Amino acid sequence: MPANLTQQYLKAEAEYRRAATPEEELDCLQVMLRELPKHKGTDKLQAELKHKISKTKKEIEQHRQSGGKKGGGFRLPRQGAGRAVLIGGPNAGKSQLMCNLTRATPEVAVYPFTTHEPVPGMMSWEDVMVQVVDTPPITADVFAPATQGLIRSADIVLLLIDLGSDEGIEQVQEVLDHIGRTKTRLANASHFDQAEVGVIHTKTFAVPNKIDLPDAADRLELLHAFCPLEFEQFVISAETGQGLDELRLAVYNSLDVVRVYTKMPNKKEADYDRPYTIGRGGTLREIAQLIHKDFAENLKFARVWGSNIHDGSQVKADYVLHDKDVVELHI
Ligand SMILES: Nc1nc2c(ncn2[C@@H]2O[C@H](COP(=O)(O)OP(=O)(O)O)[C@@H](O)[C@H]2O)c(=O)[nH]1
Ligand SMILES: [Mg+2]
Repeated sequence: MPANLTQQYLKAEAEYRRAATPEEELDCLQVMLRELPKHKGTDKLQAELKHKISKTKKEIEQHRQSGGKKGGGFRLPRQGAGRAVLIGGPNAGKSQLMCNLTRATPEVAVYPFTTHEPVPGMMSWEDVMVQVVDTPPITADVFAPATQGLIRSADIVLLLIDLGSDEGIEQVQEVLDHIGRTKTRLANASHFDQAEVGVIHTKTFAVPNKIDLPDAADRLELLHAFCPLEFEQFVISAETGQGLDELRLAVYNSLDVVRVYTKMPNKKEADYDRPYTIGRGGTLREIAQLIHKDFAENLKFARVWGSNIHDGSQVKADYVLHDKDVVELHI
């Protein structure tokens, strides 16, 4: 593992996962290459970054030539505080869970392969919105490139397991085997693989579903015995809603964000309708950037109200914000 990756490198790497456009990807890759310590241990990673940079440049060029119409693969714009991606074998209950977590209405059906395209929706947790994406089933034969891209870009993957059928365990094994043959990995924490170039690990929860059915508890025991998973587990019924409150909370917590409300200098009350969200440890500068890039450039100071600070204190751009802080920006 190449030691001493800088904060800037790690930040660019995190942003790369979240990039919505090839242009954003290119920016991140260039920062990563610049920040990567150059020595023998990082030769492979350097080569990989250079290869990705030239590939991304080509993608941007092709996109321009086609007049911005076609080009590149499937890209779903990110929305909300983060992205959760639902995956699993056929009939595991992905679409049912999607219906229950969001207002989206993917088709739920007793026959497999009803979902052909990824379907996005928004889940709310308190006053935060999180993007949830339903995907086509993964089997021994089928693993759509679009699904793989979504897993790599996800903040959290929910691996649905069917406790309603004796084939459920076999199906999840097939899902894991198939993903294992690609450069994408399901893991306990998200990170880039430092040993195997190009491999991305994405944080995953195991979500055994249909616990409302009579034989489900027995099948859950079989799952633990024959296919032990290293992931944190949430047992649910997507149909009855059992376990979904815990799952929503865990999804929100896995994003590791803080909420910040803004207040106009001439107003008494903050705007509590919709918070801005930034990664925990993020600064005032990031909030200013989210609002407008001119704000970030011209920011003089801000007043902050919150649990960790004397109300109305004046702070600078590098101030680290806490959950539910209210900020009043002065430019
Ligand atoms: N009993 C029960 N049935 C469920 C549950 N979740 C999904 N189902 C049923 O399982 C079938 C497949 O669900 P669906 O969401 O379409 O699966 P997908 O292929 O993973 O999207 C449908 O008949 C659903 O009604 C659950 O929690 N309990
Ligand atoms: Mg479906």
